[in-house]
Amino acid sequence: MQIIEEIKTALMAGNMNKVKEGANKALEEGLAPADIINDGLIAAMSVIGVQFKNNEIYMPEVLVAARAMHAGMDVLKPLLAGDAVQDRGTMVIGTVKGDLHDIGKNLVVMMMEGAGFKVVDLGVDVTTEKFVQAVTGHKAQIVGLSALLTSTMAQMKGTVQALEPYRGQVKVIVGGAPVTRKFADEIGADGYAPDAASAVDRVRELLGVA
Ligand code: B12
Repeated sequence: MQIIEEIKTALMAGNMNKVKEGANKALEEGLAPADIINDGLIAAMSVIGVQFKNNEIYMPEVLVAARAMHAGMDVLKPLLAGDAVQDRGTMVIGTVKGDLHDIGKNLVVMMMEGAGFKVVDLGVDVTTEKFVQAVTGHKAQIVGLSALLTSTMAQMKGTVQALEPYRGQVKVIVGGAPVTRKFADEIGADGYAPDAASAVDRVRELLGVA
């Protein structure tokens, strides 16, 4: 479909207006909003994820692409009937208590949304209690903890422990510059990813979704 290709090209170029125009044009041509999201927006965002992981593009390009994706979603989301977009699962994410860094976490949010996950973003300085409440309240399948300070990494351990009773229902993934796979293993997290694109891959693996 020509219009889907146009939307993908515009999204990857970070052109918000062209993505919006493309979404409206696709609707005029009779395409279903869910198909435009899945085949256009999410497909293009997946390419961005791969390019980012391969160091072919950098953070600014990912951010403008994600912004363009949101512009398209603004047009299409209100028109969705029910849950027609492939629902790959719900993620709760936040930066742990005491930590105000959110640039990396926001990138993870954008990539996860771009990959078709519903994301509940709790923001920064999130207490363990708030994570637990959100996981149970939203029936999340995955929870993401972000920390950028060595001092706040310790918070992650407590949050993972507090989530213990729900571990049958929810997987925990951790990340942030000082976090390592070894640390993730030590605190009993299910997964770790060094960047936003790998986070999507790791979550897919953990949840067993495509
Ligand atoms: C920007 C920044 C700030 C900004 C934050 C703005 C914001 N809205 O986020 C401001 C100025 C507020 C700030 C404040 C402070 N900062 Co600061 N900050 C940084 C800086 C320069 C960049 C961080 C960043 O955004 N990187 C870019 C993003 C894209 O990378 P990222 O966060 O690593 O995220 C990627 C991955 O880690 C991963 N990821 C991230 N989260 C998650 C979550 C999951 C689940 C997964 C799977 C993956 C994942 O994916 C992301 C995308 O690829 C770093 C230095 C550095 N090079 O890291 C210092 C740094 C983190 N800050 C530092 C410090 C000390 C502070 C302050 C204490 C300074 C002070 N004395 O006031 C305060 C602390 C405030 C607080 N309580 O949090 C130190 C931490 C040292 C340490 N080892 O603990 C650093 C390393 C600087 C340094 N070299 O000293 N900071």
